[in-house]
Amino acid sequence: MSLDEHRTDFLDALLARDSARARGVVEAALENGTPVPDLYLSVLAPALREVGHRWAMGELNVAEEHYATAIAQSILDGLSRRLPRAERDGRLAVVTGTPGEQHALGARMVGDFLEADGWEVIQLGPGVPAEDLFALVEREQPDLVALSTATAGALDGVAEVLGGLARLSPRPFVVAGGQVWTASTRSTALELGADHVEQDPRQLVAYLYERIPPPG
Ligand code: B12
Repeated sequence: MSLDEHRTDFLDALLARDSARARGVVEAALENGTPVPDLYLSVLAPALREVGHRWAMGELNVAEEHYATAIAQSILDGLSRRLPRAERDGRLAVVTGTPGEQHALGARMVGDFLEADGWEVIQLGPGVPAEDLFALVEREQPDLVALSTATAGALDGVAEVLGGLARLSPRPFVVAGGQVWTASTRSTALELGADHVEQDPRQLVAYLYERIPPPG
């Protein structure tokens, strides 16, 4: 079965409110040899995007969207444990949503990809106040801060956090990602102080391997 078929089956199961079937689709895909990262990026993420689209079109209500997200999140928890992980290589990342952002799964996926590539990851989830993030970054001095933003309404939080991180010394490398950054908006993230804008967690780890190589 192709990834497209797995994605369609997974989405159908979410929409049918059938968590056992959704889990079964993922298990079958794993048994077929589908790599865990492909399940993250080509099955779970696009299925949720479609759920969001149907919600925006008025075809699903908030309860149905929440249910689909909750199933996907619990499946992601299980998949995360099956992601092949490299030995920690000494690089430290902080991964979080920007202030005001409630969407959690994108940042979670980014953290998992970094860990799989050898990074130690401080995964903060969404909703950390900017001041507390700055204090953590000053204390831990991570090599990287990866920020996730999905909603246009959260842009004030983006400006606050990028501005504050830029004033820290030493200043960490800052990557902005998430759905809000499109071809036409990515320049805003760079103007506000991000060092790099990326959407694809797989591309991010490849880029960082060159930009911030493991020490030694
Ligand atoms: C689930 C969901 C919610 C849940 C989130 C629960 C949770 N615990 O995460 C809840 C109910 C809280 C929610 C709330 C809202 N939501 Co909502 N939500 C979604 C939905 C359906 C799925 C999000 C998701 O998890 N996707 C799967 C993840 C894996 O995808 P992702 O976040 O895009 O991440 C991928 C990439 O973007 C990337 N990435 C993400 N971050 C980063 C960071 C870095 C550094 C890198 C490299 C990559 C990267 O990697 C991921 C893998 O590919 C989306 C639909 C969609 N299009 O995604 C809408 C969506 C994001 N929500 C939307 C909206 C409008 C809202 C609300 C404003 C609704 C409201 N009126 O209250 C609020 C906003 C709350 C807030 N302030 O943040 C809109 C955003 C539109 C916009 N651009 O502004 C969307 C697109 C729905 C739509 N079609 O309109 N939502």
